[in-house]
Amino acid sequence: MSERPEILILNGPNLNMLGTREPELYGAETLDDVEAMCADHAVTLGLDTDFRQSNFEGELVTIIQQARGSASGIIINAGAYTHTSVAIHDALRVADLPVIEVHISNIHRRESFRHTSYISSVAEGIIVGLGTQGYVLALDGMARILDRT
Ligand code: CA2
Repeated sequence: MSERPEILILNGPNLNMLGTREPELYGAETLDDVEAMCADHAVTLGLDTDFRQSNFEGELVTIIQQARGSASGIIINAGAYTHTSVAIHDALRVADLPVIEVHISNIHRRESFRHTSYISSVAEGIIVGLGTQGYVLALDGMARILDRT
């Protein structure tokens, strides 16, 4: 078993479609590419990653609940549930782990319904609009947070 702290990187609905459509918004990389990029970068920080995606709100809640026993931090792009899900907000609050919220696009430059996030108030930090590189930056941020604690 690895000695490295594990970071749950959790992706919400439709993010499995990355790289197939709307490259002007979300870039050309697939979610598999993002997973590989995160795994490679995590090693350089002495971290492990558990990279997951689900289109189902309840499954995302269950994965967050399970992370409490196994992960040292959570990086989350909750997709559209960002803007609607009290259940994911509650699960993150109860998990009692450092959370970093990531969005590939700049949600504040888009439709007004994307300007509200139910995740931000439980997050240590937020990275928006920097493309899939935001996930790597979130890992850097998480490494710093974990070193401080
Ligand atoms: O910018 C982000 O990362 C978002 O979380 C992406 C969500 C969107 O609902 C949020 O407002 C902002 C949507 C993910 C959909 O991803 C697709 C990628 C390619 C093709 C179709 C959907």
